[in-house]
Amino acid sequence: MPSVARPNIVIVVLDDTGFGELGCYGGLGGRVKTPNIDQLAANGAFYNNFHVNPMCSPTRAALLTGRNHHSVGVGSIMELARSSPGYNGHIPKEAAMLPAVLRPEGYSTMAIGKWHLTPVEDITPIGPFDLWPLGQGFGRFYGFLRAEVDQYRPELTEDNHSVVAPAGQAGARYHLSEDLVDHAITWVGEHEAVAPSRPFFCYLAFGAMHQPHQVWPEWSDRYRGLFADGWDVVRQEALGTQKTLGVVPERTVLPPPNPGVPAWSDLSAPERRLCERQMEVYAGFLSHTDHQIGRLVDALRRQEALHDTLIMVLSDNGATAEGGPLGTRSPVPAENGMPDGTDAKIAAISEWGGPATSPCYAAGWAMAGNSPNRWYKQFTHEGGTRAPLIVHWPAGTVEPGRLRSQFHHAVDIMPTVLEAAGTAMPAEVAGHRQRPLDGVSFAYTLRSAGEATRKRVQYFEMLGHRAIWADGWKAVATHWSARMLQFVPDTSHDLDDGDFDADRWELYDLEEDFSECEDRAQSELGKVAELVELWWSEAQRNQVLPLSEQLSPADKPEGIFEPRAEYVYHGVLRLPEAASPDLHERAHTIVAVLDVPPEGAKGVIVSSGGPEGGFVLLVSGRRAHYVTNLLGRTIGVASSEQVLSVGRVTVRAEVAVPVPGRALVTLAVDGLRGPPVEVSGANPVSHDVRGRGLQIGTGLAGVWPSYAGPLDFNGDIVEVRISCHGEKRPDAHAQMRVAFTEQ
Ligand SMILES: [Ca+2]
Repeated sequence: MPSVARPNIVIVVLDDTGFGELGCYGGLGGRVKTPNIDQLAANGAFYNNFHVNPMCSPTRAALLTGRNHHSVGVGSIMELARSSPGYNGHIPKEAAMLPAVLRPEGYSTMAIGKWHLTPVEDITPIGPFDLWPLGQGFGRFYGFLRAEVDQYRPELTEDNHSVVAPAGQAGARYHLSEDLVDHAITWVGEHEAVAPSRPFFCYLAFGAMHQPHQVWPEWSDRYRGLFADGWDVVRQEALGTQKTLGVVPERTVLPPPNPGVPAWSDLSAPERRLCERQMEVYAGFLSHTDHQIGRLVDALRRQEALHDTLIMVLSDNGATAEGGPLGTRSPVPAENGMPDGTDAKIAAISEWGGPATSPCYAAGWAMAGNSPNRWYKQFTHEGGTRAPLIVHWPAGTVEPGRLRSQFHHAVDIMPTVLEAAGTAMPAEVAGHRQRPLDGVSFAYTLRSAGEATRKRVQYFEMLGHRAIWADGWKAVATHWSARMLQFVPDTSHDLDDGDFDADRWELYDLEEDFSECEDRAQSELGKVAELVELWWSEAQRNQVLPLSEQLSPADKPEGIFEPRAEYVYHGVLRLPEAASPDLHERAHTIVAVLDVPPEGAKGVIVSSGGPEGGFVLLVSGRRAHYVTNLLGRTIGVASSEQVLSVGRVTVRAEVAVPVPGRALVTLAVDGLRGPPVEVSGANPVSHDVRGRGLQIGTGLAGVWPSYAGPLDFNGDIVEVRISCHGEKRPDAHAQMRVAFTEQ
């Protein structure tokens, strides 16, 4: 390493961004503009053989601990945690995170944006907080704890408590990516104001480019018409641009289209227009994210910190096909078992990417985005695991602007940063004896662009898909479980649920065959056997076993929340899902004791969900209303006959579930009962995929679209008592559907 003072460290994690999407990686045939990231690459180093784990939490765990994901309990995403040690979601203190190592060295540490490394059952207002960012060594945190977030109306956490987003009302010009970078700039500025001779570590993980793909139309409209040729043409052109830029070897060939992706020419004209708009929105979202990164870089430059700041920009996994053949307007209908028809998607084109949609693009765009790699996020083929990485560090880089081709992995980032910081991994952190790091520093690639990789082996496993890389060779096996139907709905392939011996190993010489097009397994039987044996030994060593495709939510961990027959709340409360009673398809009674001010009651008493479904008990026009919203499609309203007086008032709502999908609501004000009213039920499984739960005295706009009053109750919520009647029997498959929509 050149002799420099300990550099500042900025790690920018993009979510679900494909290998071929950034401008400096070809930008889908030069269409997608990311000038700020491209500038970092031009003045730094960029990599075409960098790898990640093919889902969110596992890559973040490897990145921040320098240990393999299963070895720290993050073999899968937090929502799919189970009891076995490789998958329990509990990163042990013996695998201290990077900030916990940097802090004693004088670094200010801050995490901003997506976390996704806290078990979901620990996300309650009272923790436990050990596995939250501040419990893992960060000094400050501002962002969201779950897998995904609404960019316009995010659920946010600051340090260890939930906060309301500034100007987070629908219609205001708020966007989370802007807010996150505002925080990064402010916090870096505060650091420089107080202790400019000390370094800082800023971990900035955007919600972008995960679904929902949401950005203002002035960003998406720049791309109007640019994707009209469709994904089959765009991926051909993407490869051409990649060759011109030298991002892939000249001999690279494009694999056949992934199974399950419709040919663009087979789509109807309205379907093509729908899919075209999806990519315009996605590209606009990516350019908007790039613009925010540019603002942070400008701030560092203004503070004369850019030269001594090591910036890494990477994606946590490949582009996602979770949108299916024609994309999704929102994940909520599918997770409730009632996916949108094509007409509903087409009807939403004009508002695609705006606050009324939570969209994801079609699988064909993910295929193009991963060019020239096979498959997607979740898979251990290169489409899931090969990711862009840009490193910008003027003080530490020789030959800026040159591509680096050494194989490396997210697990190698922590040792790289420690080497750059001139710090050895300590034997003990905060009293905990440390496990050795699994990663191999790639700091040498900054000073020696052409040096051969120092990495020897890297295993992969995700949801039963497996791979191993060693000395340029890669063996990879797709596990054809029922999960594959998500990607290949009409598959004729035999499904091997639970039978991992039936998986067929493919073999690729990645040095010669960048895009895994020539399977050598038949001609190199000895090499396959050697690599498969190596996979099993790495799996044993890293707690990968027992293998599971995780199709059922077996032994779901219990948290601190106490499910009970009756819940009593006082005052305004915003509860996350893991701390809320489950009232889906369940009879319940709400008794609210209110103090109504002289001007009369207005606002929400109890609510759950928002415009995509839920229920609300509120007061409007001096009457109480219990309103159900089924996926934004059907609204049911039951209103009290009695008006609410001033002073102490009791509102009672009895909700029976005569048959699934219906609700029988009886409202009473101060003991005067009206007749029961039958309405349609709310969403049967989930109101909100982002972990928002029950809200007392407040709520989100849009559960009752025709209600225009204030959300916050204008009097006092003296007490809200919710009694649940009968057992809630969660549907195991529905729970898995929810977990998968959240990844
Ligand atoms: Ca991701």
